[in-house]
Amino acid sequence: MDIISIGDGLITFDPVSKGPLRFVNQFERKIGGAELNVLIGCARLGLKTGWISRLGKDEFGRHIVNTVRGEGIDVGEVILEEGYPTSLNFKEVQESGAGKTFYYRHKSPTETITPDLLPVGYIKSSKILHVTGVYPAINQNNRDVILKAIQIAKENGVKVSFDPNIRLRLWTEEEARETIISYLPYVDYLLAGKEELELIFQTTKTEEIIQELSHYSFEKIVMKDGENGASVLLDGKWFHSKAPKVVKVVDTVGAGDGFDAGFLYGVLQNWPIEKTLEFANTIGSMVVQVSGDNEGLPYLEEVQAKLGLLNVIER
Ligand code: KDG
Repeated sequence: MDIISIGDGLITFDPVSKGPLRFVNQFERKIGGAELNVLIGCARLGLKTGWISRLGKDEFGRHIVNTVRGEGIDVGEVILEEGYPTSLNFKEVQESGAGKTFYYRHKSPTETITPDLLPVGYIKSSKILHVTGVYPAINQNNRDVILKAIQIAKENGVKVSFDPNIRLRLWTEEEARETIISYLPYVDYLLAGKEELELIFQTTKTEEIIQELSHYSFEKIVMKDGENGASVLLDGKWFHSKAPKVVKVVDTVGAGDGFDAGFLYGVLQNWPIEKTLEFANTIGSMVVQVSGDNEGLPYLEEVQAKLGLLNVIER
């Protein structure tokens, strides 16, 4: 395996019209989940991916697992649990394309994975374990699961990639900060939003954030800044890449996950950091042009075409 992840999968109800959710009458049933979006992105780029998850043993759970399998992601570690509803979320999309999410994920099927049930051999078999702050935000059990998983990865030379993906509708700032800080010693690739770093370290001053980050042994630190692009701190030096200009932003949800997929792809190819950043930013910019959390994630040839490396007709 190139990349595996532990995550929740949701049925995402995407609004057909923009504006406040209370006035939206029609939705399209799609799927979402931060970790899952990254795996879908990686699979479309041609990487070997696997997902550790639990879904409800219901129609929605079956739909998600079938879709994920169809994307070419290994679902050998996905179980549909009797008596648990598959998680749901309803999205609100504003005119600007920015989104808000309303979750229905209590009695989460993910709580049936306990730290002692983690598939150690599966984790060891992967080059990268990608985890995010969404799964641990669901409950304390999940916090313990992710801590155990990254400890297993670290002990076995598996690289740990972590995107804080802080969702304050799921946990408090204090819970997020405390949990994330406990994970940082195990992280190799930190893929964080600028505002997330500010929240974790409680300062808006970049020098202070860098000082805090220097206490850990990250191999790569990425600071994502949406439409402004992203920067990487590598061996004490910052590399910045602007995001490509997007004429019409349709839906920003999932852009960060697309970036992560592109970044991890570049890392696995041993590309120079500038090329990796450009590739990742390009994917992020493609995701925002399509409605849905993962529908805009491109196949490898589509990114290459976007970057002018291939002569194919754009979709
Ligand atoms: O990063 C996008 C995800 O957040 C979205 O697909 C679903 O909100 C979601 C979650 O909790 O994973």
